[in-house]
Amino acid sequence: MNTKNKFRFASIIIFSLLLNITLKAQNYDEALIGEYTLPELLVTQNKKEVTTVEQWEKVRRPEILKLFEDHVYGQVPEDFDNIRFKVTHQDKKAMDGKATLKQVAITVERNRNAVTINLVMFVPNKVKKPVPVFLVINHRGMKTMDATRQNKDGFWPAEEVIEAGYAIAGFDVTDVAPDNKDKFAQGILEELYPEQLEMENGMRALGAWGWCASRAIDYFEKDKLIDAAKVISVGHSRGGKASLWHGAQDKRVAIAVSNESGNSGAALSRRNFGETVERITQTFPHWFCPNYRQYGGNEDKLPVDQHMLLALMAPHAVYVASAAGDLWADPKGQFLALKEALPVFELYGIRDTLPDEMPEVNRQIINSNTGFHNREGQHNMTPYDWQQFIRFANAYFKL
Ligand code: GTR
Repeated sequence: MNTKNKFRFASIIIFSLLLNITLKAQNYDEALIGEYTLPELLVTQNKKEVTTVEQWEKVRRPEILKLFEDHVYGQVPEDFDNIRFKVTHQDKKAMDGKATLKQVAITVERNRNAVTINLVMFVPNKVKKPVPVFLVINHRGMKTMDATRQNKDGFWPAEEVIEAGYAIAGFDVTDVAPDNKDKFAQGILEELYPEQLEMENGMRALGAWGWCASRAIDYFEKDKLIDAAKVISVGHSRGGKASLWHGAQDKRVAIAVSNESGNSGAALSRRNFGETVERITQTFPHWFCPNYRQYGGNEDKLPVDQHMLLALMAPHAVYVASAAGDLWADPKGQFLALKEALPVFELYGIRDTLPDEMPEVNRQIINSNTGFHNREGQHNMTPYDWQQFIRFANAYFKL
């Protein structure tokens, strides 16, 4: 080994050791979680109990939304001067005639600056229109959503979704906020909403990705092939955090699907299992508003926990998917958050129930407005997960 290689070898060893030490610092032991008290879902900041849909919608829901804005994800500005949709490519005989492919450039302008989002979409040909659509907030790049279908990827299994009678769409998050702590602003933040960058509760990457999904829905509302009242916002992991926040913000989302969104997604932060607020805000500071950092190692002070985010989907639907090998995302913490969210669905007369213990691996739970599964295997979004999403959507839309 020459000196250069020796140095490289030594650096790899030191790096792995350090990584190991840091990872060990995360807790994976149920016995070490300790006691925690979740913030009250149905008690207002004025200590009034919420017992009706009206109190929830007028007081508590806006309060919770604002708390998530101010302390976790930042605001989501909605104003812009202009939005334009241009179908840049269309093929009515895609997938051997089974689907229509549309590629749409969505251009949004504000204060004379513009950003363009590139939406890819397949719509099934044989089904009565308009159709429901799975919209993926995709952080894995366009290669996973190949319009030519030469490259097929289980992360975005378009053929299977078309076969099931749904449209599938997606965009690359890079179009609006690159997933990089030094470059995330090179999209809508610098171009359209620079003032957000100055604010402690300003929009950051996750909020920008959800904002982008809302612009896709703006397009669906204009496309006769799509049923814009049946949009399913899907994201995996960091994308899942964004899809939950998107669904909470945008009432046009019928179902929010969180696939292994974990910490700051579907998992309860106070459980201190797997990834923590401290760790996530250090590694991915660009995902959240700066205010969130103060809660690292200080979760008890957070005025929210993630069950409240899931509850914001009521009376629409939320689906939480986990993987048994993905302890980093805390499957049990995700399950418990969903269970803790149920009282808000109940306010609407939706009597969904969940068992006290997490269901066994690979057993799906389909309630009327909530669903869950914990599949075997590792961190990923797979065709198996998609089959469960489709079953849940079929039940929810009564298809
Ligand atoms: C991890 C991160 C998780 C999750 C994941 C992903 O490194 O700690 O919160 O978002 O990346 O997006 O795959």
